[in-house]
Amino acid sequence: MRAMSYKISSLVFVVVVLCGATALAQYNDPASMTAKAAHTSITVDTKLSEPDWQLATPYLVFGPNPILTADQLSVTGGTLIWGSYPDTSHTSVKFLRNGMKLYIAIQSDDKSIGRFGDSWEGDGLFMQIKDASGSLRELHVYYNDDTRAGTPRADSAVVESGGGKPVPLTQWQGIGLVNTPGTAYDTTKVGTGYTLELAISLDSLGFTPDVQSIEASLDIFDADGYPPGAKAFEGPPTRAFYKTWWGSEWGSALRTINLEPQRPYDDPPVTTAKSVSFGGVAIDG
Ligand SMILES: [Ca+2]
Ligand SMILES: [Ca+2]
Repeated sequence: MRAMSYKISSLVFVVVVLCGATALAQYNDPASMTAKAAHTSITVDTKLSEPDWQLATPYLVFGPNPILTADQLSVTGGTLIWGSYPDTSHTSVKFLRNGMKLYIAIQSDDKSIGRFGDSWEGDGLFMQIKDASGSLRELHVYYNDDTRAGTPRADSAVVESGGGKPVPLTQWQGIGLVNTPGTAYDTTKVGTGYTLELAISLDSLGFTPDVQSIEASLDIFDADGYPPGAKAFEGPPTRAFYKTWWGSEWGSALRTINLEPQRPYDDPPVTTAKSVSFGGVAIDG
């Protein structure tokens, strides 16, 4: 009997460890990320051609079960709101700072870009950021306007502020575009992902130039398979809505974005060539 109970407890231990390992593998949930100081100016245009974006590592990967590398960290958690989410997509989120601007670059391989039926939620970013007075401010860059279907504006994300204390659109910029030759709000075609680029003025949130970090919570929504006019919680199994977040779903928990100091050129007036004994250095190319 004792042997049996030992086996059962061992089995429970193994299951608990495996489940824990699975959870750890799925969600790194870093407490903080660093927005590196950009060396050049960043243009908010969804073209992530600025070399600094290549150096903005490590970065976050949203979506369930991402394939991770040393430079890619998964987020805090997520939930399946509707459907079975057969078409998993992943979204990278990078941070940079330049002076008093926080820049965010978001790239998704989403193959069905659009809205969660008749809900206000759509593919893209829902973000809460704490201002210098401690108030949560909210901004969105997402595809939640399926009345744009078939129009020249269909490939652009909706850019808006929200919440009780919105960030006025004069204090931040956001642009979202479907990656060419993709499409949005069109379930008859396979999408090719989207790119978002944002700049948030930290001074407009009350911060001073010595600010070293800010707190925020980011959600990436992924609704798939909803044609214009569809209801959110109805339809075939191809319709799904999954969201993942770093921090929390609605801002009840935040994470930290450290702002790397904007380093000026060192420009030392004097530098020293250290001496070596004769013959110590071979001049041989
Ligand atoms: Ca750019
Ligand atoms: Ca989607």
